[in-house]
Amino acid sequence: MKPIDQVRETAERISSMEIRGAGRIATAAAASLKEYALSVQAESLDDLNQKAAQAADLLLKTRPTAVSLSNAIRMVMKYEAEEIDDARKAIAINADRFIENSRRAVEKIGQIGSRRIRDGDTILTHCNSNAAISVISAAHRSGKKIQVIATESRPRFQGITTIGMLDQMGIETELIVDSAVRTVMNDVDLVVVGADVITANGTLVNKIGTAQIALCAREARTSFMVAAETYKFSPMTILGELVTIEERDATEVLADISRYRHVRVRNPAFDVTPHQYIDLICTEAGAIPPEMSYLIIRERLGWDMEEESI
Ligand code: RI2
Repeated sequence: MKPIDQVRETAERISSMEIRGAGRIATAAAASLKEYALSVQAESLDDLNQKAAQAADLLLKTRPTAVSLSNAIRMVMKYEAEEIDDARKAIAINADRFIENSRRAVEKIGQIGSRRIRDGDTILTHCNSNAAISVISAAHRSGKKIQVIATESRPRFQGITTIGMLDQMGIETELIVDSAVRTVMNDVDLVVVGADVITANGTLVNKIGTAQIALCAREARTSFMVAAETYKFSPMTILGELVTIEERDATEVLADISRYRHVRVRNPAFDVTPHQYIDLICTEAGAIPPEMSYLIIRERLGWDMEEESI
């Protein structure tokens, strides 16, 4: 396989959601860039830089919402080198560092977030989030007796992945259809979800249905926690950029609409939860109120506006 074909294949697996989850697509992209940089032929440093940038662009275009992808690619591609081999090595080191930091962040989020879970709690989660599951599994491992309610998360049914993971850990779990959230909310002590993007003002962009769950939680006075690595925060939102919400293919919702003449299927993959509905964002840098998101972007992501063209 040609080096660029490996990148194309990874890009295709991310687009089709064979590889999915904001954290997983970020680490898969980093690993793919590393492999590419170490194997592609280059005639000069300029040639390598250009080729690596093209590969990065291919990966970047796969899914438009999750900022984890662009943050990962930016971190991997932040290198300076005088020689081709140094550039290859720098990309590989950056990628390894990102992947290892991501693994540690998810673990740490579990340790911090699980302190918010009490013995006997029922936790509701949506979609399939590694970070959210880390919180739940850390609470379970610490000996707290907990129960989870997981939504199906139509149309891609990531909830089925979630119940599989929780079942493996021996955690008592109930599966519900997405529209049953209000019915069960009075039995829920804490909602824990992941994040695809957190903006500078603490707004959450996450799997479609999250905003409805947050509304229900608010109305029932149930705490709502977001579990997110700091690379889920979006630097560009400081510059006023809006988050693009991915609209996926209609066939994910309805396989065949050809017999309807006046029907259009809409399939937005994510929705927007205002920061007022979020009690806490649990990151590897600590559990913060959503209003502190700006500081995470400035201090943890090393975001330097001077570097970026406005
Ligand atoms: P982790 C997923 O997106 C869900 O929206 C989930 O909440 C989020 O990524 C974060 O997942 P999708 O790829 O990074 O299923 O916490 O569209 O695993």
